[in-house]
Amino acid sequence: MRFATLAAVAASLFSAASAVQYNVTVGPNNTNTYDPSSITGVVAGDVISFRFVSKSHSVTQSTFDQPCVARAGGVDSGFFPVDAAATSFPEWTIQIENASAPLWFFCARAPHCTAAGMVFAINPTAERTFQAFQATATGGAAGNTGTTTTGTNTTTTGTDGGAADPATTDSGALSLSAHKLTTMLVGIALVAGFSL
Ligand SMILES: *[C@@H]1O[C@H](CO)[C@@H](O)[C@H](O)[C@H]1NC(C)=O
Ligand SMILES: *[C@@H]1O[C@H](CO)[C@@H](O)[C@H](O)[C@H]1NC(C)=O
Ligand SMILES: *[C@@H]1O[C@H](CO)[C@@H](O)[C@H](O)[C@H]1NC(C)=O
Ligand SMILES: *[C@@H]1O[C@H](CO)[C@@H](O)[C@H](O)[C@H]1NC(C)=O
Ligand SMILES: [Cu+2]
Repeated sequence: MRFATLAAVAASLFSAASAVQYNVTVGPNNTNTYDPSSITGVVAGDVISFRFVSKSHSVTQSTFDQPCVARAGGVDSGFFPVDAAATSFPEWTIQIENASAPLWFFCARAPHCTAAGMVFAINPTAERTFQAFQATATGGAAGNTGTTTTGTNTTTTGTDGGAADPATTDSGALSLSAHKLTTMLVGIALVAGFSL
């Protein structure tokens, strides 16, 4: 009954009353960008849905020091090719299990990260800013300018959505299908805390 298990995980992700769902567009207007490229105020239990709308991009976890290198044990959406004439778009969602440290991501389609600075950050800090992260990605070359969404601080208790099947926390990606009106939810991954 793997499907039932996955469905239960999905239900727990989206039914937590106080969890916030953030929405990020990947590749808007055929650009090599995430919109927004940075989100702050994310707390444990929140979910972030990435909608892939052009080309073939990914959302791949990295580190502040090596923006364009996949982090061992990190989450990775893999590539989502999108036809230029597409009218429905794949979505990939992560749930944040531990928001105590910033989380860093990039597009693994070379050279989007190094050339265009196609990077994404969750809860960057004053010491570790999105701008510094992106500048490292491009080796100092001009990248895109960031857009930030500030989340509400919902000091939630017990919304770790955490009914998380332990098997899902290590490698990251679960695949799951669920129809929505115009989009297809194709995967859910859980982001655990990393000490960086
Ligand atoms: C993200 O999209 C969902 C579904 O369309 C919506 O309910 C939610 O309010 C959006 N989140 C934000 C932060 O706008
Ligand atoms: C995409 O392009 C349209 C038309 O130029 C513009 O209005 C819109 O803001 C752009 N969206 C993004 C996310 O850049
Ligand atoms: C959220 O609110 C709590 C309680 O007021 C506070 O301790 C915490 O620092 C706040 N977090 C952010 C990101 O503002
Ligand atoms: C969250 O992650 C931090 C490191 O980023 C770690 O020190 C802490 O123990 C983690 N908390 C939980 C509840 O796992
Ligand atoms: Cu890309």
